[in-house]
Amino acid sequence: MKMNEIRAAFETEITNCQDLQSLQELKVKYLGKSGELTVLLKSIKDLPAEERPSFGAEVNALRGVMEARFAEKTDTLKALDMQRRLQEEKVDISLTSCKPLGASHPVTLIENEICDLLIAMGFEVLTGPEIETDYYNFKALNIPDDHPARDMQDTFYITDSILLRTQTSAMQARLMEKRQPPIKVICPGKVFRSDSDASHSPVFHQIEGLVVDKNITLCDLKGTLEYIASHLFGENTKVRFRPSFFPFTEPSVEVDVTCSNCGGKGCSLCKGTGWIELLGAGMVNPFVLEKCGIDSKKYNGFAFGIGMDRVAMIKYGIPDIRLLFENDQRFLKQFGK
Ligand code: 2U9
Repeated sequence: MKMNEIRAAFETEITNCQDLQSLQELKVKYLGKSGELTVLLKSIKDLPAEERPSFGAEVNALRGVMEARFAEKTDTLKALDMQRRLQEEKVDISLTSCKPLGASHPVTLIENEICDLLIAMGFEVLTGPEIETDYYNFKALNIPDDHPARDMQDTFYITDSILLRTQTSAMQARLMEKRQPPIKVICPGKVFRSDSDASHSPVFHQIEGLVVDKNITLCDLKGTLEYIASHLFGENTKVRFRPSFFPFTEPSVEVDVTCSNCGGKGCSLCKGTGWIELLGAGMVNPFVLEKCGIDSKKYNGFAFGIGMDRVAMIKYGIPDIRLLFENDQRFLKQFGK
């Protein structure tokens, strides 16, 4: 091809070129090793010597024009490609309003309510491992080797001495080993027991409180629990203590509150008694204090344990604990924000 024909053919082809891939192919066709322009330049040897310089200069000028056109066309096609991608990959961010909002789990609502209240009373929050040693889960809490709670039927053992914690108390025992009183902590968290029916789940949620200082009395315990109960179930809620037994507290009590449904008159929720069993508590057994390195002649304390799933069931009228763990959206979305 002669130079003018090459120039005209190139101009038509580059004008009609629609994408970067074809543009690259076009570049090889005209400027590549065996491209039209290279072949043309090689033909210089067939010309008379006096024509060679002007011919060479003309071919190089055309190469310059072609390179400029390629650069310009590359920019144009890249811009078009970007425009096309922006159009195709457009994300409609206004769609978020169509997505359903999540809701806090009822146990989370109870946990937040109790924690907020106790933090305001000066308690600190302590959390720790769900896998515990036999020592901190049982021995440090004065639970003897032959106690029924240690049975394989009640506790999930990982090895002979490592288990899924059955109560959060291990955390308080670890803390007392490290720190001297005054101690005022709450430990919320998951605990595990081998039990399953409408009111027992193999995993459930506890919050335990521990206060250790000088001259702590059962009255301090009662006042604290009355405060919690009135916030959870209403101002006029009354609290009563019934004697009980736990290895880690002495004396120990089971704590009832007046039924939030009938106000104490008697209804189906409280089985006609007017009272609902809510939690366990007591004065920390001096043996536990000593075992954790605290002088029981100088200090004493109270402790309580609340099953938060049970509180949620009472407060929201949930008839079966298993509903809390099935993740049924129809159930969960009833509990608001
Ligand atoms: C230390 C010493 C004592 C925590 C306590 C209870 C009584 C109790 C149950 C309530 C319902 C467990 O979730 S539940 O099944 N808890 O009855 N817990 S006193 O006493 C402690 C804790 C830590 C160092």
